Amino acid sequence: MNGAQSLLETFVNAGVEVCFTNPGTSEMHFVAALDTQARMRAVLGLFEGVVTGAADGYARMAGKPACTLLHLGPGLANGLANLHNARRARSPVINVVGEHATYHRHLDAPLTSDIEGFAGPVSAWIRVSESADAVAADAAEAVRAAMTPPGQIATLILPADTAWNDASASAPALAPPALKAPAGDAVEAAVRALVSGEPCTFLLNGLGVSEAGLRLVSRIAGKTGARIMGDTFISRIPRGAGRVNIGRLPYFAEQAEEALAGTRHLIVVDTKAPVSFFAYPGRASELTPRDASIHQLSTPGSDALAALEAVVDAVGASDVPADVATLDRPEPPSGKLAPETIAQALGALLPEQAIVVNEAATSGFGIPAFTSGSAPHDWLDLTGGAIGMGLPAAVGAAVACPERRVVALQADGSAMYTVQALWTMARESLDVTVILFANRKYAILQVEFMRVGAHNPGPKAMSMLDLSNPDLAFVDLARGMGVPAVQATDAASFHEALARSFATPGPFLIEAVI
Ligand SMILES: Cc1ncc(C[n+]2csc(CCOP(=O)(O)OP(=O)(O)O)c2C)c(N)n1
Repeated sequence: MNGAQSLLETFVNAGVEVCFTNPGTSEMHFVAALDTQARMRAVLGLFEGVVTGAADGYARMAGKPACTLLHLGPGLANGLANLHNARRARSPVINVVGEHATYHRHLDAPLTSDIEGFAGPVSAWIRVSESADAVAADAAEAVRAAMTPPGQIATLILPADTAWNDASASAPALAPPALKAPAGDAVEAAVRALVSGEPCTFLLNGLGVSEAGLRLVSRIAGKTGARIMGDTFISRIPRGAGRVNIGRLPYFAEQAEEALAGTRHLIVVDTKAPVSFFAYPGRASELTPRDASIHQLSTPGSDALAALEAVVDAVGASDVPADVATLDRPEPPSGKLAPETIAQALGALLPEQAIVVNEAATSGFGIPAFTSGSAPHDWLDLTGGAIGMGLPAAVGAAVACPERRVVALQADGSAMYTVQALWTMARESLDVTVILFANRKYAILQVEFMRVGAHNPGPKAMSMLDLSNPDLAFVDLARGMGVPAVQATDAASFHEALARSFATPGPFLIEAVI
């Protein structure tokens, strides 16, 4: 076997079975090795942001990493924004980045670059394989690094000759470290706050918003009266009938401050005390009320469920039932097409075990309220604020869960960053329904323009926040990449198109003109 074959065999030994690729010349031996490894699925993305975003979506749903295959520094750099989002999602991802052959690197050929420099800010682990025989052990370590709780990005840089030279063997899988045990004093401090009679609020992410975590927190809340809130943006959260549905910390800082007002104890699980997304002139950046204490019950990478179980026992909530939602779907909508009527149709029709990928931006604010009583589903947010994650993450989620319908709630401006993901959906026959919110503007930036105090909008400034002239033709864009598509302009036709898509295998795009 050669180094590339030892790499792939090591990956599949460790349960890494999907590779999202966009290769170049330096990765050709990796590409060739794909045909020798039946257990590795290879999925082509036509831009590296699609590749890395797909790896993020896959990891969120599979709970294990896919690998990416990226072409030297520039290929990695093209994929960085979605690796940033993946890092914020705590998604396990393994990047395999091709590099010039070891003896070619010093020649400074045109594609030579500082790959480690590009990889550094998003990677918890970086390794350059220096020989074909080192590749297998490096690959096993890469998987372990990615699977280190709560989930990390590992980047393995593979000089071309380490892929094509002979290698002796693949490597066995390495067990990742376990979750850290909860800190006893953190549990005691949270319990003291919860039984103090003073207003407490849980702020949750990570394992705190797993199905088990939410049930534990709900029982504690039922016993103590504590409020429950999720972070504004969450990697993955179960929602709908049978689940504990929670509110989120609002995006806008003043609304977040209002939501937390009166809290005396903020109990933080797998996240940190809240800060506003941006600074605004004259406004606070830290959102915890001044007179509140912050209790860090669990940090990412530690066993939040054990910590919450200890709290359940200590406050005497063992017999308290979790407050779960009952099935209560909205009526089908009629009338005008708007984010609310779209949400109504979605809430009515959402299939059992659907995966909702939310990059709907301003159009998505109202959707959770219409889907909390829908069939049980999982919900994935844009975690790092770098737009262009939605369509790629939908690809990855669909690859991870072929038996489930993926619904991509997609704002038009954000869609255009990685719109090539539609082609991968068609090529892989993925069951993805894209609801494309065509408001033909960067609506959030029009709001932010005023909020940051940049008043007196002039025509040049406003045209930077507007997507018309010409209008993007999403039905044509989708069809041009092999995805069937229709345009909807009223609620009834949208509802009908959505029902049709849910009943038909394969991808479908509905351009919702709002
Ligand atoms: C990678 C990246 N580039 C630019 C931005 C700045 N940005 C934030 S929101 C936004 C536009 C969003 O418009 P759209 O997706 O159409 O949603 P809408 O606000 O209209 O609901 C932009 C450009 C960003 N967040 N990330």
